[in-house]
Amino acid sequence: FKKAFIFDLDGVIVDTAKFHFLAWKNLAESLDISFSEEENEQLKGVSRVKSLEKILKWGNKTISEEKFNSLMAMKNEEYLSFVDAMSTDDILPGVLETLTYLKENDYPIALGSASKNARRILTKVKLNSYFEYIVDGNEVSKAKPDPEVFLKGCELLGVEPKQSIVFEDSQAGIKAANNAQMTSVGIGDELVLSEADFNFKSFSEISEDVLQTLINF
Ligand code: B16
Ligand code: MG
Repeated sequence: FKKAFIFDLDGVIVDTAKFHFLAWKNLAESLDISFSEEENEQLKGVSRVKSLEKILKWGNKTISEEKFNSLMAMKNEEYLSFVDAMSTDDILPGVLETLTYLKENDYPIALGSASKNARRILTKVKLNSYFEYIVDGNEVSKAKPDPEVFLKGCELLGVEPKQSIVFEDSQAGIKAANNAQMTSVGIGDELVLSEADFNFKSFSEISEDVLQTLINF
């Protein structure tokens, strides 16, 4: 049987993780809450609402619903100012080669992202045409590590979770893939993503041979 591929977006296809980090850091600091790379790691793959809830909890702060909503809007505005400056140059190394190989060999490909900005980003980096389906933060109600986003992708692609290979840069995303018994591939720090079935620093390490290994796993 055929295998299918589901790609996370932020931190896997494009390095928008650094933009999220900058915007969350500015927001946290405006509330006098300290925010380091370590805290940021726990926000990767986590929805916008859940991320702000976590930051407030770390800082022991409670705010009104109105303030909550205005902070989320501010964060997204700052984030989008970075996104709108993106181009095809922002595609992470090796990603285009992998997508091209999979497409040429007729492997079904979907996007599985927690981001509500996923379509905007894909348009910026001109990668829309590689994805048969896009499942993003607008279509799911349960955040990673719940596997909803990936299960929806499988359903649309018409494949069983066990036939699917997920590329992820976040702990929450690797957990989500594992929870659904999908093959999980960590892109990034092996120590952070130690629960993944496979680990690579970036797509530059994922040759056609490696893809075959993942497919045959
Ligand atoms: P937005 P992914 C996730 O995207 C990011 O990793 C996470 O940091 C972000 O908070 C979340 O999307 C929501 O993004 O504010 O754009 O809706 O990694 O699942 O592609
Ligand atoms: Mg990600």
